[in-house]
Amino acid sequence: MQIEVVTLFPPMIAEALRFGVVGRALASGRLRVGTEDPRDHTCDPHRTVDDRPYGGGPGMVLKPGPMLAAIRAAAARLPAGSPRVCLSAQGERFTQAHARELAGLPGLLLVAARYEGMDERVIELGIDRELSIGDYVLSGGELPALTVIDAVARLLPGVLGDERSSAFDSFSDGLLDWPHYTRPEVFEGLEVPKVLLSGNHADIDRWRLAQAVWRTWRRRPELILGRELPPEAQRLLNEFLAAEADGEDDRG
Ligand code: 4GO
Repeated sequence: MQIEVVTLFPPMIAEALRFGVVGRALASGRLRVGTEDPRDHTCDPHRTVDDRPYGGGPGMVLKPGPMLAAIRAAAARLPAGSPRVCLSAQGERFTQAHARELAGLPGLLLVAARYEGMDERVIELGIDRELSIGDYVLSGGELPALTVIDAVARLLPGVLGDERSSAFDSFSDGLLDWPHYTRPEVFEGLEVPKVLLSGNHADIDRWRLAQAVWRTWRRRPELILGRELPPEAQRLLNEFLAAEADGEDDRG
């Protein structure tokens, strides 16, 4: 897959992608990431990319000319039809479903704005879709763009080894993750749950699913409400609800 990022700070993208799973995806060629700097599409000696907002008010707005030229230059390196996505707090909330959808594409263009944002006409002319990583305001779109790249890269074929298949991820089945433990067996007086030492893989799988269902119900009930759970997960949730009604309080 090829991803292009339009950014005033190309090193912020390149440096952040050098590490871990994404770094290896790049090294192996399964993912390619390029950048395009709008400043390279200016004509004045000061290489000006921002200007004062029409209507007044604080802050600066990205000038449309250099932004759109950068978007077009980056898009020209991608397969035709690659979506042009801008990261902004006004966008649709980015989810694992978006990550899966984008990971199925050969190309993706991400546009990271700065200052107060882009001239609205650039969004009209050069952006297909706006995504937001959450309800907070950041000083630039680079961290959201990196978030999207990370979430997408780890879903590309061959990027995670089979021993760490993304099929087992929290959210791949719409539930939160179960708790994880490694050695030692007792740490600062806290023991690893006995079932995980039992070697009984059916029991372990059942325990993990129960933990995932109970935690999700406790912490993020909206992930369960309004959807159908697989039968075994639903059975575990019913067990949890029955125990809760009995006043037990040792789950999730
Ligand atoms: C994206 C971009 C927040 C998000 C941003 C988000 N803030 N929640 N700020 O995904 C305009 C200039 C957008 C700075 C950028």
